[in-house]
Amino acid sequence: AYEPTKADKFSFGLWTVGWEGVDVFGTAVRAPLDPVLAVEKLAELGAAAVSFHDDDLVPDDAQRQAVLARFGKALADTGLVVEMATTNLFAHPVFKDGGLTANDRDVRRYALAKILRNVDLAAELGATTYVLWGGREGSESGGSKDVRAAMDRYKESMDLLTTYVREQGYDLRFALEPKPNEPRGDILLPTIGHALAFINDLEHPELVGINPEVGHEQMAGLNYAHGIAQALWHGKLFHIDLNGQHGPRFDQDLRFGAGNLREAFWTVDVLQGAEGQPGYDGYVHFDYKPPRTENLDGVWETARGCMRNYLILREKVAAFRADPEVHEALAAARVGDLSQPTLGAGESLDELRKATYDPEALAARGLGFEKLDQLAMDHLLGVR
Ligand code: XYL
Repeated sequence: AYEPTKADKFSFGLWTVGWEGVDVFGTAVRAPLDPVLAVEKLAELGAAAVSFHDDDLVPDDAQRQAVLARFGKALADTGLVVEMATTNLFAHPVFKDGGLTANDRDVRRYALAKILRNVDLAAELGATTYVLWGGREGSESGGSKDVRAAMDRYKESMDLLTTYVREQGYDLRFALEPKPNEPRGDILLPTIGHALAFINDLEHPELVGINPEVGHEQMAGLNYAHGIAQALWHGKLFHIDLNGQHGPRFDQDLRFGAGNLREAFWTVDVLQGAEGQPGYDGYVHFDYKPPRTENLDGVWETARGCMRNYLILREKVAAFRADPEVHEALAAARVGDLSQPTLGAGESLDELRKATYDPEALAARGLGFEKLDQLAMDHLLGVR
């Protein structure tokens, strides 16, 4: 049981299983991973797709044609697809002050050129989502960044990119990835909410959505399940990055299910959707870092673990939603009532104001949320 198949649409970034373990305090603990080996092994484990940063796949431009040919063959041999691609605008020192919002105009132009080149490759490989994580867009100090000018430049780039994609006729949508901090002291578009608001001011908002990552929202002390539910409400959940995190601290990038397990349960619940509440139908994409303690065998265990935890939680969520006692508890908690408009059909505000209310009696009503939550816990802990 819990063996993933391609129908589960699991996807991994090449940089996840390929992470060598370089961190702020230590050097690499694992050798570079050949993308072809990653594709073969992920296919064997049951994944359906991969994603990559330009530099993950083609670190050395001189090898470009040969690398792409080998990679293309691995995809064809395994049946894996490329569902998403993204640009590395954070590793090279040139991006120390950001890419699209760097103060240095030459850097901004270079960043845009780097994205455009990889957008072409993404389209060629059949990716339908292009993620933009602005990890270096931000500052460490107040006076160094004119945030309003930075927003102008961010918008300028997004407008140029969406116009380009339309002109080329690419079937590609952009997904902005919020993060509050790390590696910059403060990153622009720090949360789901900031990114959603920004998208409204773009020239082609229909081509731009978000790619929220579990740990990034939790680093800001926010509830990921709530965040993606709101993104779905806006029609903006274009892509997801699942991983694990223990509350607000540095970016832990644990495998999915590790860290805040309860929130992982509610995350899967939102993604699966319910009657009248469509969930997320894109690729279930993992963006995590196998801890430095692991050798390559351990890396594959973490990839297996991400998918296994998703499948276990999917089963637990389905059992919770099908449980008659849960239905009773949901009714007692008036959860379904929230879907009823507050003003009655044909009713006027005047009628609403003149209706009789008994606040004391209303206040005395219990909601039974704790009973409902304990049922969820019982399912999650495997005793129901
Ligand atoms: C790092 C980020 C990136 C993006 C893509 O925290 O998650 O890996 O997903 O650039």
